[in-house]
Amino acid sequence: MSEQGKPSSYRGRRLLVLGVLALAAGGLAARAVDLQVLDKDFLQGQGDARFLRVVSEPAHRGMITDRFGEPLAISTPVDSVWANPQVLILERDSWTKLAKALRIKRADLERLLVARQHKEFVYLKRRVNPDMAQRVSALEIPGVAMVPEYRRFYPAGEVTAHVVGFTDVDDAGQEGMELALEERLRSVPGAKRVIKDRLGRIVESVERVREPQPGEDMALSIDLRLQYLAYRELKAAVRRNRADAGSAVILDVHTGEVLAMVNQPAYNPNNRDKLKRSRLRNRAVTDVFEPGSTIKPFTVAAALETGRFRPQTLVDTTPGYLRVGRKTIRDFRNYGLIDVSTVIQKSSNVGASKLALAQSPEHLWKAFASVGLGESTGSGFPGESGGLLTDYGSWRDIQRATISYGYGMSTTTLQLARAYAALATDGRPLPVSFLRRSRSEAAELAALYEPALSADSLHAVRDMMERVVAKGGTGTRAAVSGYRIAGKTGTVKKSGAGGYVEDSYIAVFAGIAPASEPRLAMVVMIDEPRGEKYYGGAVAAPVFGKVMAGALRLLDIPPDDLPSMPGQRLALLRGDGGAH
Ligand code: 59J
Repeated sequence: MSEQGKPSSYRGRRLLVLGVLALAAGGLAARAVDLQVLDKDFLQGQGDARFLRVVSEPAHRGMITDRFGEPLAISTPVDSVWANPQVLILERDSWTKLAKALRIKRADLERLLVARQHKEFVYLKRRVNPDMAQRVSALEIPGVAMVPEYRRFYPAGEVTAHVVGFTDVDDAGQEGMELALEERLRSVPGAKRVIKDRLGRIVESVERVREPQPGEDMALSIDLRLQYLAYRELKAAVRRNRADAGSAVILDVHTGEVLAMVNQPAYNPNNRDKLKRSRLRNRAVTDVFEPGSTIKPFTVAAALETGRFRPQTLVDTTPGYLRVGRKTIRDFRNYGLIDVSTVIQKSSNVGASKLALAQSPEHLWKAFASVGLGESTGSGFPGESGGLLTDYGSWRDIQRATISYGYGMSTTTLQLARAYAALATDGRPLPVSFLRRSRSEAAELAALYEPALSADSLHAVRDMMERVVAKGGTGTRAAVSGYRIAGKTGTVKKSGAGGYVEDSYIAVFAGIAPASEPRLAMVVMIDEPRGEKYYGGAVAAPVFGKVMAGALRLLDIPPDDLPSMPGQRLALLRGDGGAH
């Protein structure tokens, strides 16, 4: 290669570079003119089509679980289909296939679009399943888009329906704990700036304007295992006895926690189409009834408290009825001369009335009120009824007598369970809780109450109540092998407009277990059994026996009534000794 050609070839290259640069500059200038002048409208339109918007970003509602974290209400992300009517109204040709994909009538879609044609937003279908969302997206119809939302799902369905309740289409609590805990479960949606395309689809997220805040998860006091058990047995009993309705409640007597609460009829909270309002009621909390004979243990405890009666004190119930003013109080049959324990064991109305008439109205009233009768249980459950216990100032003899065996007053199933929990402990009625509560929290609350019934009186009454379940008692079918049960039956004539109705009853069993060291209180109430049997002992007691047998074992509560024979003890420990 020669060195002589250098200067001339440098000039040539310089000219070439300058030429290229000049061309490039010219090209850029031309492009600028092109963009800013000639193509301006086209580009402006394209830019507008990808617009910046602030959209809300949903956050999930808090989960509701049972006491061990089993989910009872959960929010799962789903899509809702919405439209910009101003855009979709122009896409007439797509309406039929859109309506088909959404499984709605084309005429309904058309009506909706026409009605909202000047608006920019309308929901076409909320909370669709992923399949449908996919199909609708694939159609790519201008003016139709998805927005993420959450759908509430209740894994235990009808088993926990009345306790958990449900939310409305906007995810706000409507019933039950969903309503009671609304403030804490509720989420606060976030906001983000996004770029959307012409079809309204989000192309790019630009920035978070506000963080989404999910709701708080809440653990209820409910033990789902006990809840299932109670639900199954109550449902079977309501069906078997052809009853109108029923309720059952299990409380932890040391904490006031609701471990199970079930009702019939129930409903499926995951599908509430065509639902009768009456099925929604948590009857155990909202409905009152005259508790009848299940109230007698409190009358007897109050009588013992006067110091004038002991369990062995004799009461003459002859001849099986008692005149009080112009009314007659009747027993099922003439029990004759019986002791106070037998008044409970046989459920003598005459005996209970005599014990009540031997105390002042104030004394009896205070005993009842001291276990929470006539007041709300403090559960905070929406629509709770406090029952009825009139002021003793208005009680004549006949009121004092009938109230002593549970008429002329009313309670809810939950309230009665709370009174039994008080009877099972030291006479202090803890406020009921649907949320988990520790024993120390419970002890602090208990200190706020002044018991009117002494530990001795309550203990003596519990002993009498064990005889209800023993041979010769009215509630033998509530027995649980391996455990001592204290309880009381009730067969209550229902009152109608013109007084007490023949052949219309409520069957009740209320009890506590294990009797030696009570842990659980349970009430079973069955409304209007229409089969051959209607007694509390025949209709409600068996439900108590089956559910309590399962509950005691599930909770690992040690048996307090092990047979003394080693062979039997072994059979029991192996689990071959079920209820009855
Ligand atoms: C009874 C009542 C109604 C209201 C009576 C039940 C009264 C009463 C007016 C007759 C059925 C019946 C204020 S009986 O619960 O005594 O559970 O196993 O409804 O007495 O004065 O044909 N229970 N029940 N009484 N009223 N007024 C008994 C008892 C009870 C049993 C049986 C049979 C009644 C042992 C109820 C049970 O303990």
